[in-house]
Amino acid sequence: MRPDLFEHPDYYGLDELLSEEHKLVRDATREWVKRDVSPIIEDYAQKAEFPQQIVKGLAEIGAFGPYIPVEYGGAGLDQMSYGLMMQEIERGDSGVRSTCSVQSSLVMYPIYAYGNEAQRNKYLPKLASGEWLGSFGLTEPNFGSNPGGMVTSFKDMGDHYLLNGAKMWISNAPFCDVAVVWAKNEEGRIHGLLVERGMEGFTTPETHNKWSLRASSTGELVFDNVKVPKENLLPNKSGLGAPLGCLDSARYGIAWGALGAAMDCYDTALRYSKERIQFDRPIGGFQLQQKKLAEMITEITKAQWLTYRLGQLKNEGRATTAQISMAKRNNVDMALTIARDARQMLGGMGITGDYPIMRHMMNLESVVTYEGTHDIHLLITGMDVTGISAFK
Ligand code: TGC
Ligand code: FAD
Repeated sequence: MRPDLFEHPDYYGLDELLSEEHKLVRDATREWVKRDVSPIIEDYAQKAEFPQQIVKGLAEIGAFGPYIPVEYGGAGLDQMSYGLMMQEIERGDSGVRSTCSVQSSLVMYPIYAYGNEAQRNKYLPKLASGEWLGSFGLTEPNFGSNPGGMVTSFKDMGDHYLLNGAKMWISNAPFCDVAVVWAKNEEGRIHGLLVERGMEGFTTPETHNKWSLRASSTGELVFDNVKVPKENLLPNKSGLGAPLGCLDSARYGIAWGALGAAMDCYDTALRYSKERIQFDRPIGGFQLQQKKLAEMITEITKAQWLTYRLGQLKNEGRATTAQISMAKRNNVDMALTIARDARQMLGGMGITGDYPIMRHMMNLESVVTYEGTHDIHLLITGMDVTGISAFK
């Protein structure tokens, strides 16, 4: 890939509203991405391999548990900093951001919010330092958009629980050290269990042949009579609301992340439009190319303000599930449209790995599906404004 010359667009002067700490976190993350991710990511995406060597760096910049308190190894930052970090990391690659979302919002967050002190002390420092990687098992072969129907279940055997079932489409599954697994007890109530690699009957086969999110590893979590110690049940929250609460945090990070991917596509296309000469002029001088660029910067600017305001609400503990849904849906859709237009602007070069656009575009096809599909988020907004669920 070419040298990473990324500069973020700021058409409405949003930077003036960021604190010095926010800018420091954003700029430090950007420098790290330019140095440690951009030079290698195309190669790893082509090979369909997760670059394990970046795990230590991600931990060092605080990307594992940015908002988890320092006493548990987290970075103790606010939600705006968490968002800006996800923006910069997904600007590099959605698969790398995926790893951070899973580790922070889907593994560390439930252990912090629903776990007891012993569980926090045992797992959080190891996850924050990157010594351990985690995964989050909610989706099943027959229950994706409707996770409440899950069939993975556990029985109380007196001195342990016996877990059976399978989860699929699980990010980081093939190498995770611990999985937060959502399963039903004998009364049909959903609980979170901490399942560790090495427990007998627990396997994590890898999912192959993905055209999207190729630098992120995806797999299954299979439980065949796995004996889970009783102390591995998350005690402080149960019911479908428990996993959905984790999704709120991850979807918030994705709203910021998609913005980063869109910015990278826009920045690349703008630069190219000034350099590429056809009919003796830079293609950026043609009205049809300017229309694309003008629409891109307009949509990015609108999404920046939506996301910034969401960050303020999240910092105040006031962001609702429906507000987060709206931002996730809007920003991912916006990023996909921009990626498709930007790819066209680069002509034939747009399909190569010399530029990041095609990779972003393919990645975003997963991002628009996971953590609630585009249509599910629309229905969450519909439910919020009408008070009537389209799911029942
Ligand atoms: P519904 O009846 O609406 O709700 C069930 C219970 O949950 C409560 N609740 C929430 N609680 C906390 N936070 C939230 N966000 C909540 N949303 C709902 C709700 O109040 C209720 O509580 P109670 O006490 O009344 O029982 O549930 P439903 O079955 O009708 O489903 C609603 C629906 C469709 C919106 C939901 O199931 C949904 O969001 N589906 C999409 C599934 C999804 O997003 N899966 C993601 C899997 S993880 C993933 O993709 C990771 S990718 C990671 C990466 O690589 O980055
Ligand atoms: P389905 O639910 O079968 O949906 C198929 C289509 O039907 C979609 O277009 C959907 O919008 C539509 N549809 C469904 N219900 C309705 C309705 N009521 N009204 C209108 N339309 C509807 N899951 C995890 O638990 N952990 C992970 O780490 C994880 N990582 C992932 C990584 C990748 C790369 C991918 C692709 C997925 C990952 N997922 C993970 C799973 C992801 O969350 C699901 O794919 C997603 O929730 C959709 O479920 P599904 O694929 O079963 O699609």
